[in-house]
Amino acid sequence: MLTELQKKKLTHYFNAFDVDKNGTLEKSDFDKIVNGYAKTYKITQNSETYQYISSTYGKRWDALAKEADTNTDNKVSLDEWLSYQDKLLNDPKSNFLWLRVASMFIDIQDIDKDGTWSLEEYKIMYKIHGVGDDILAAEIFSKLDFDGDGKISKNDLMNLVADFYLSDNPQAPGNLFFGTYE
Ligand SMILES: [Ca+2]
Ligand SMILES: [Ca+2]
Ligand SMILES: [Ca+2]
Ligand SMILES: [Ca+2]
Repeated sequence: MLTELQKKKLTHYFNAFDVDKNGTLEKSDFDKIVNGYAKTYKITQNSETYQYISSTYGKRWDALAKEADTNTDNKVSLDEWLSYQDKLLNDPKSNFLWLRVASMFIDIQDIDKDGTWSLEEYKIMYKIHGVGDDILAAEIFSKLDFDGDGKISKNDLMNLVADFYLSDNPQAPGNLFFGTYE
């Protein structure tokens, strides 16, 4: 069972992937995210980076359609999403899939491949997912960049994302990974 706090955070996460804000997840949301990256970073469609991002998001959508879309209407509703996340987090058979997906997500946003997120990369993630403006991104980034070196290391990101999914402590910094959730 998801706790109330987990539900709030995962609802916010759902909204971050519902980029056209029509209340359900569709393949077109994932396409819009890929296009958002391509446009912002001027990645051409025949480049390796584009292929990687596009196939990663494509596979994520296929997995969601298969595992989460229980009424097979090609949309994932919030209820379907929460049941799916509950299963991912609480079924030992899922074998930390959520963590592996998070790792891919982190690598994709690390566009310059230096193994960390910069504030710029964090801001762009906010913009593409429509979770907040540059001011909010900067404010939260400073809370997640514990040593204040202007970067968030992959290791810190993985810990933050684990808090985002699992922590039931309202004060856990990782709750803010995708912006403010309430
Ligand atoms: Ca949508
Ligand atoms: Ca559905
Ligand atoms: Ca980076
Ligand atoms: Ca840091």
